[in-house]
Amino acid sequence: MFVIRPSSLTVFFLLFSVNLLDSRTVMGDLGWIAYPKNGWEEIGEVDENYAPIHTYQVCKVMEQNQNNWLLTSWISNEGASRIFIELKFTLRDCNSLPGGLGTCKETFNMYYFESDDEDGRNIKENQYIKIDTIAADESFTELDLGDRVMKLNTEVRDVGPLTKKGFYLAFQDVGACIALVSVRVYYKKCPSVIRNLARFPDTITGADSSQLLEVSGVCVNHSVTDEAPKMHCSAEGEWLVPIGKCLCKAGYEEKNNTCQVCRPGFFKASPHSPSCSKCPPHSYTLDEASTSCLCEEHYFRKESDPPTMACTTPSPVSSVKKGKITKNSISLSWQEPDRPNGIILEYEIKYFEKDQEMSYTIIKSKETTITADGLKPGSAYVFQIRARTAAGYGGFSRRFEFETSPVLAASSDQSQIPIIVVSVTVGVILLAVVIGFLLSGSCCDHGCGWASSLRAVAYPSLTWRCGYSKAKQDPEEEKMHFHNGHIKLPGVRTYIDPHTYEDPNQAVHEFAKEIEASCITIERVIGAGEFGEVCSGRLKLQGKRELPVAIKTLKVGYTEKQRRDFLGEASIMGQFDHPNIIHLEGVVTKSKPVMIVTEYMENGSLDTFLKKNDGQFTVIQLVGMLRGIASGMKYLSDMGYVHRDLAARNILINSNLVCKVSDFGLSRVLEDDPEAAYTTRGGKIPIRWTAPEAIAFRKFTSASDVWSYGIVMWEVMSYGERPYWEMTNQDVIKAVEEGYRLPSPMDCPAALYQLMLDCWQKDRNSRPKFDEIVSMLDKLIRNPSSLKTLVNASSRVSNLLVEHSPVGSGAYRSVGEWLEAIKMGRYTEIFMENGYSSMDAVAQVTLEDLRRLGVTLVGHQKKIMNSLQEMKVQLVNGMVPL
Ligand code: ACK
Repeated sequence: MFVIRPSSLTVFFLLFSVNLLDSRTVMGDLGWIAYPKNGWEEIGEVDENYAPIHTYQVCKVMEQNQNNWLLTSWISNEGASRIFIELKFTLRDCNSLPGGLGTCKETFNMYYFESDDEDGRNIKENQYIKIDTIAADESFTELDLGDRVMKLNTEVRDVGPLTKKGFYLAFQDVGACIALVSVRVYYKKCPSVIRNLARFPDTITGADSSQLLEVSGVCVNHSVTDEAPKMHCSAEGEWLVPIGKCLCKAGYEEKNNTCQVCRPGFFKASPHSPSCSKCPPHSYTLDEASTSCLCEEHYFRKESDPPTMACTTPSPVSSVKKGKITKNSISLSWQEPDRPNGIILEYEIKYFEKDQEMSYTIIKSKETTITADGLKPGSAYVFQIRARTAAGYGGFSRRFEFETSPVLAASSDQSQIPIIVVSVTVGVILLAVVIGFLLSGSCCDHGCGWASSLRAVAYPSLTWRCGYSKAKQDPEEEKMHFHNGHIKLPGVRTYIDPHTYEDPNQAVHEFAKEIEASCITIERVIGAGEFGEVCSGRLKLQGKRELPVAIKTLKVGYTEKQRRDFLGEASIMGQFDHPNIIHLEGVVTKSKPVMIVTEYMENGSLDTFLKKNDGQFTVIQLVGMLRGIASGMKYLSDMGYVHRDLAARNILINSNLVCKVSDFGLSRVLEDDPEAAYTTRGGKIPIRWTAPEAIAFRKFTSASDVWSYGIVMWEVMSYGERPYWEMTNQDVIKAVEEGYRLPSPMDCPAALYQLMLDCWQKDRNSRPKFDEIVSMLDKLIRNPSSLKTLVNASSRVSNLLVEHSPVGSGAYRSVGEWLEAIKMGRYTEIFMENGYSSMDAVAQVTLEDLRRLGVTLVGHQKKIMNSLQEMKVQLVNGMVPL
């Protein structure tokens, strides 16, 4: 057996070549044809693995005129236009043959014939095209044979360009001693490769052996073209001369010829950045494939800064100098920060009176100087300045403290001295009140957030009344007052709608103290609220004396919304601190039942109390109650809170007859008020107490609360009478719209009734404000004789009849007069004869009666009945027109 040493070159070529035929790997018959039959013959060799070795041999060296052909089967070129043929063979040295015959050859010939299919098999030898004469590099001798080692020759030839789909090969022997051990036919290709992040496909080499094929590459996933990627495929199947490249797009980096995503915390801003980088200082990203990192809170980066820049805070303003100081103003100047992190767009100057940080003012200025005015004389103020650039605000500077000149300091503005003295005095008194309040609040053993929020509430109206109001201002400056983090322009709301809190629990705990249930003793149930029972009981907080309290409970099985609405009332109530507003002691939310604990009001609701004590109080006592309610309402309107459901049933009265406004809520107030009715617009409104503009288009304002206050006045002065008695809500709306108003209660001082009528002005701007109402009542209380003039009851009734006659004919002293007025005088006699001789009797007439009386004309019946109907409304309800 032959032992074959494979050429090491084979391995190399395999990398770049694709076999079309390899005789060594064909397990069965090769299908080759030898011609003549006694020429080439296949010898059945097997290799060491017993696989067949298709070896063809011929050795007719002793015979003349040899022409032995061996034809392969049809070989597809698979699209290659240049193919390679590798022959492995042994060839005997003619000299080694005995006798050295002249016919012995040491070469053989190789041919090919192109054909699109296998039909070309039978063509003649002379139609084949010669590829080459193959000679052995090494022929073997007998000596070699004796060693049993054959020298294997390898010869490679190429053919091209091929134009058909396949071809045949033919080996012609003309008298040599040959063993054709293997025939391998292949073409070369440049194998698929990724170079410079571009993928180049398998590429069959060109037909010409010196040709370079230009091939375009395709950028790999997550990469982009930088410059069109190209390479050149050589005839040998090598990629040469790469041009252009792809780059991993932003958010991806190159790894092992692929683009890998940047992990969270890393970013790559552009395709040209080499790799993902860690987020710069004070920035972060939580996402994969980030192209930039976000600045941490309070850190900024200019838009023009590259994303590789760290986020920074603008450098704070450091040197602040005081300028001119007067008793009411302090001028300041400062230097632009050294490294402002961009162009400074403006400065924000925050200042507040020392130790009163909760109420501060902010001025914005484009200059490096400001004057804070409207300050209190002889008071220390703390200033902090920060700069804003395109990158945002920098940190505030350190605190700079300056003091206004004392009030008696030399001043050119002598005229202001009395005002200053008054305001300083008021300020000191109020400060004392506040401190006193804080001291009492400090007894709270359950959370100073609550105490501070009450403090916060106590402050705002003080601050600007005591001289913080807006003063002379640079047009470049913008000045705002803040309270407890909320903007507070003078006179503008300081009540904070709990709805503005994302988490309602936060609002409750900001404004209401959490009480431990163990501090509460429930004694008895005193009523029922929408959310659960209302109880009376006692509250004993550590270090405080025991208090009687009212406890509103939230019934079990409540929904989250019910809990929110229930505690919403506490969030509102907790913001108020006024002797005429029901005082919140705290809430129980950490255990069940959830409770709202308020001060106890011994006499309960005002409406019930008055009904129970009809006629029992002096006018001064009643006016005192009204004054308290007005004062509480003034406080609420100053706070920017609109009650929407002011009514005697929502006023509580204690044993000292002090009235306090209660029942705070948002939409809930109206939901759980039995008096509230649904309007055509869908809302629920207590019609009898509500101003027409609030009914008509839900314009609820302090002015609409004033209207309701007028109704409460009427309720109080009539000892809990129901406004508009039993009129339907629809009739009330209609009557009020037409200008009718409630008549004066019995024995009502004219001044009070006039005040009620003022509250019921159709034009809400014409209604008095609560502070005016308080002043007016104070005046009446100080001067009780002014309450002596009562509204005359009889004039009230006759006025009604006169003013409200729909035919406008004046007072009807008789049935005849009435019928004349409506041009129905012809029926006077019949009315009188049938017992209808008074207006009271006439009021009972029905349509049936009219027919019986002989009023048969339908037009006359309508005229009389309509007039009676109009009069009935006025008579029964006692309305007055304005
Ligand atoms: O008219 P009243 O006795 O007074 O019945 C109602 C009942 O609870 C349901 O609201 C009474 N009430 C509510 N809050 C208090 C309070 N703070 N002090 C005394 N009674 C109260 C109210």
